[in-house]
Amino acid sequence: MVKRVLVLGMIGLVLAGGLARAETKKAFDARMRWWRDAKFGMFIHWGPYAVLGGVYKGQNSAAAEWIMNEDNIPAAEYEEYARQFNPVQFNARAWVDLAKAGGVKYIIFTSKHHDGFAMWDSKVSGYDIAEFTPFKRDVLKELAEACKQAGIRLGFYYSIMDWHHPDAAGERFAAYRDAYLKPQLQELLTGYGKVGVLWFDGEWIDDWSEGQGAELYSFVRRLQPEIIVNNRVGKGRNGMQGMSLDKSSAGDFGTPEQEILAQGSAAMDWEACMTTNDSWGYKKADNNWKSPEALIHNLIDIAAKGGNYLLNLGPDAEGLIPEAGQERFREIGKWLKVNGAAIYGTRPLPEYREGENIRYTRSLDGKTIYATVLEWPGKSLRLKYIEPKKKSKVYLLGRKSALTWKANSRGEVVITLPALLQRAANRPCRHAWVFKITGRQLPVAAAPLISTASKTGVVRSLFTDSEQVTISAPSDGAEVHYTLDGRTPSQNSPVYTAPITLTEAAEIQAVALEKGKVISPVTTAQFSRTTRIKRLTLEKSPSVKYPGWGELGLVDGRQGGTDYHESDWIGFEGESLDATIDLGEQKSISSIRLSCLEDQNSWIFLPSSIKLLTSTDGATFVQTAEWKGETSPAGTAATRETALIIMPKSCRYLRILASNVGVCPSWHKGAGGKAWLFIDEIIIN
Ligand code: FHN
Repeated sequence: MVKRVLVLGMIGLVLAGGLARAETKKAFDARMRWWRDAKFGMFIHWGPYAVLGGVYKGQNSAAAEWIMNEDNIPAAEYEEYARQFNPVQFNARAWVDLAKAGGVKYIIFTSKHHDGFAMWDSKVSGYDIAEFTPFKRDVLKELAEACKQAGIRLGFYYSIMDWHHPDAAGERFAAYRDAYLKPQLQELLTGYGKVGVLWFDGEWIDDWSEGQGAELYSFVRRLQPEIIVNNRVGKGRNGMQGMSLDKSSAGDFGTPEQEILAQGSAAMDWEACMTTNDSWGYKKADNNWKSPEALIHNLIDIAAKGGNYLLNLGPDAEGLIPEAGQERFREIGKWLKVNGAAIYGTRPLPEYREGENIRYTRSLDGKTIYATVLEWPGKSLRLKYIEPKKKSKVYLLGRKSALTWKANSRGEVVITLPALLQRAANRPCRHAWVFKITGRQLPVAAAPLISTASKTGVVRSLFTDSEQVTISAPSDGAEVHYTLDGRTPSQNSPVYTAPITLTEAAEIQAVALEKGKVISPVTTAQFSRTTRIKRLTLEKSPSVKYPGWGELGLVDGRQGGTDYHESDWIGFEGESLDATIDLGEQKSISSIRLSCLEDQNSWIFLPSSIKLLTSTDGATFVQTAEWKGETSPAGTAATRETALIIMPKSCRYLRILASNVGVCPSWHKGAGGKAWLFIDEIIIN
């Protein structure tokens, strides 16, 4: 089992030669280094579906690479299309030349998509391009050779879901996995040289599990220990948002699809995969190509958030990449020729801030900042968050001479832009412009992570008796210094060496130092203590997606708004709230209020009922009050506070049962699907 456990700075257990050894953070960072520096990859979806090109029986299909499934094409009929697959104009060198021209650093190629067709000469299956088509050639071999000559890393996409193999679903799935899937992966990882990335997909099938994914991750890493594997090897990702919900799930990076994370993520590497038009595979009718400017702005935005951009092309049945796709990659490459320094090898500013049409990146050593503006700023540009030094210099990438700048009273950099540059034709490039600021040492590591037993990355937490706090350093060699009273830590502050047990309120501030120098921003977490209750336990844990601030977040005096994404809310998918509160002693209670969120458009409903039980000994409870739920008009989106008013009652224990409606009602667009129950504040008076 591969566990991603943060133990003394160690991440990931890799089984090598049967012995489990921890992959330290340093080793993980070393393995990920080329990928993190690369920033820009080319996704290529190509297979027999290109023969159909999104058209079936003369009708435009809604699908491209999904056409077999979408148009219910029987396997035998689809095979006939595969037999016609003869891409005589395929030229791996031409594809790789385009990748180079586009500034691409790695290519991910669909070795086997959901249709089960192998794009290499597989000995495990005759359903492959060498045996099943008149083309006969091994596409992967030619692509691997061309990439090697061009210095571009090659990775393989491999679909766990397989519509063609008779055992790939149901009780024979284990046979498909062990006698087909894994042997095919063995072929890919032993027959085509060093493989940069294994990009799994199709993991959502019922037959697949996180446990199988973790085992497959180890299997792959044993064959090529330095390979990087995406998080679709297991089942840990949060749908199309793509990030792993739990750090213990398998996979080295998150995979947002057709979307870019709103903020960066210090918790996990990530790569946004997106189409250049609207289709992954080739689709004749799809001419909805994104503008070069939109694609370049995506790359800039993703890099500023610390991610990679995997941009897709779908070659046609001849093996040719559509001209419109080629033009876009060439335009991106032209931009990167001038401004690549602001993208390749950079890292996000640890405290990512999105300026108005400005994105920031920094050099690995933190000595250079790149401010990329997405529209020409006119005669001057004001940059926040830079805190320049007197010796700082400012350049526009693509021009040699330094620009004049001054710091204003707010410590912002105000750059004067020469009149010459007000004419677009005189600028070094189009679409976006990079201002390089040197001489300013920036923090180069993410802020230390402050955590409790129930939550990683705590910003605030409430405890009753005591709270154990751990602080993780951003890198192996770093030392964390911290304070408990809200003062900014320095190298004279205590060094974190073991968990801290709090018995009183505290404001913890922590910073990472390396060789006595601050290398990270300061991270802060507020801890407050409540004496109003002694303990709150939940019978059922909330969804990992919406854990709130832990169970005590229900009594921390802060109530969520109408946006269920707010951390205050605790969400239960299909489950109910069953909370028992120990007040610590007999107390007289006059009212209990429970706030629930209703947002029907997000499958969130008020509880069908709320019951309040009380007890003096914690063993025998009596029902004291009940609130019957009401249904609101469809589409209600609001915080609803549900008051349970009871006569004065002396008790020590309270038990609150808020029943989830269970499934979305028949009139709802998600009828029959699991309903969500969102709870936040329990107010005891
Ligand atoms: O179903 C596939 C789809 O065909 C395509 O390969 C994308 C690319 O990431 N992945 C799946 C959809 O999420």
